[in-house]
Amino acid sequence: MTVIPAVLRPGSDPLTLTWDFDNRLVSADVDNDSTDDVFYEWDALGRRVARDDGTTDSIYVQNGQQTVADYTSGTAATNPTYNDVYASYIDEPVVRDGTGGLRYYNRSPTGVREGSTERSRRPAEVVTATEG
Ligand SMILES: [Ca+2]
Repeated sequence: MTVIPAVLRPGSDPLTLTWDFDNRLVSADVDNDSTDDVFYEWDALGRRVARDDGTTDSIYVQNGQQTVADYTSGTAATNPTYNDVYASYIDEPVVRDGTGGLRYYNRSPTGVREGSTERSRRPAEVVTATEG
């Protein structure tokens, strides 16, 4: 179990994360009431395949070890919530496209991921830069 203190989070509640024996995140208590609120599922290859927050049940589609699309459970295959595009390396996401618009992942010159930049579909309008 890992507890992220409230001072490191938005709002006033700590975040409690629970991990399985393979060190995979299985649940999170986001409101400090000792009841898990968000649940994660993994396949035999260690890939995250589902997330359920009690409101939205998300399904993750993989190509090898890379997540290439997210769907809300029951959504048609032609209507993903997000699509992800990767560069040469398995853990090198470049673009995430979805309901919030395009998100470009930023890297330092040494290749370390520094965050991401959200951009609307209008190329000149940079909305915000956030942690990726
Ligand atoms: Ca809770």
